[in-house]
Amino acid sequence: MSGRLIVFEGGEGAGKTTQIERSQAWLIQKIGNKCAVIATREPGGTDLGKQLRTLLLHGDSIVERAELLLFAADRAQHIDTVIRPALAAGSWVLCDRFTDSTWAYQGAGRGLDRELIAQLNAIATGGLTSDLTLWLDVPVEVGLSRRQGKGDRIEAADLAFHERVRGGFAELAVAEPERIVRIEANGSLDQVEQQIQEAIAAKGFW
Ligand code: Z5A
Repeated sequence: MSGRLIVFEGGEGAGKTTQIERSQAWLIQKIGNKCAVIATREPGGTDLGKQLRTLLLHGDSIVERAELLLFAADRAQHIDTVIRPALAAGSWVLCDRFTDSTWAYQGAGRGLDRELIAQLNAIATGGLTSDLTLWLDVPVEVGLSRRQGKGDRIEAADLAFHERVRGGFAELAVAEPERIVRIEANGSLDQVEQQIQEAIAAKGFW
């Protein structure tokens, strides 16, 4: 069986982390006798990435282009040392956020130049794209209300920023319907899980 990259995207509190755990358990049951199913995330999927994550989420006075470059650095390290080796070994990789987050947060949210973002994503990934991206979509207020605690530097942005981010994901889902599937994430955990399983099964990967 070939390796697959399945990405979970969405705004704040969409339920990605929770659903990745559930999908990993489901996939291990389904295909675990044929290949490994690993879960990872951006930022923070490597040792370097963990340090970058701390800077990105809790650093002071990071200008927008520096933020963009730090996410790209995290991704380059993650791809070369975790994702590509896992795919080459035939593993399935479930990744919490990937290039579409850069498009949505730094592009739609911050308003950085889309051409620049496309170039940086291409440099960071070396051309690797997801086999399937599940966009867990919840209204911004619902996602933010699920947050526990004070929130990090990016979460703390205003409501309008988070609305633009959601709009960015929506644009991508329209532009790339083969790769990106919208999941109605404003439902129960079981309802969301069911849609995700259906979307993965529908790709005919096995
Ligand atoms: N970022 C960026 O700007 N550019 C980039 O290129 C990349 C990232 C890669 C990463 O932080 C930040 O970096 C993120 C985007 C930015 N900033 N923001 N905002 P992160 O990945 O740690 O942040 P997050 O993805 O927003 O984490 P999160 O808030 O934990 O969201 P989540 O993983 O989607 O949700 P969860 O942890 O599974 O669930 C959150 C809570 O909701 C939890 O208590 C659950 O039990 C509950 N939950 C989940 N699903 C449900 C349902 N269906 N009903 C009720 N309650 C639920």
